[in-house]
Amino acid sequence: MTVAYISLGSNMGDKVESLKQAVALLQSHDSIVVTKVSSIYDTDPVGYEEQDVFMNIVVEVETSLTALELLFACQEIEAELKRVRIIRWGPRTMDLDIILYGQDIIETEKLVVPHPRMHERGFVLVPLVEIAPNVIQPVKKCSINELLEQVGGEGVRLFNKSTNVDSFINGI
Ligand code: GSY
Repeated sequence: MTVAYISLGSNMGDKVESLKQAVALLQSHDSIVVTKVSSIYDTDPVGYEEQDVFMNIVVEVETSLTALELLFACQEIEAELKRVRIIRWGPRTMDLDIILYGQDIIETEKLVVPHPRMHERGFVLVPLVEIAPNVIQPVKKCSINELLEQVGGEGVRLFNKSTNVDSFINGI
């Protein structure tokens, strides 16, 4: 079993509902258990700025899938939620990015882990620090706490405090 972290972001349609559906789809996968879900954050768009604000969360999963199999599972969920992406860096219904896969360092054409821009993105680090403050980023060789201290959380605002996986998905 490997513990991995996945960043989820949406800035089209019913963003909260899309995030909940994406987490439910991860949870319903035979080889993935969602163990932690961060709070939801409203986040200013990074990259192409002329677009609606995003909602972002990070989830922790335990999985027997390889990193590449986990990527394919994430891509299937994106397809199921009918990801629409016309402009590079532009609006999307749902984006799932593998941030960390255990302490593995992977650099292939299809997948780079740790995510190559995670250390500069408040919308990844602020939710991630909630559920994994002391986890080490194996390329930077420092904790998520330390990475967030370097970047700050500008443009990232708490939307809704989450308690556990079931309450996140079912609102109970
Ligand atoms: O790579 C994720 C998609 N994305 C996001 C995002 O999820 N949140 C924010 N705030 N900005 C973003 N820019 C891109 S591209």
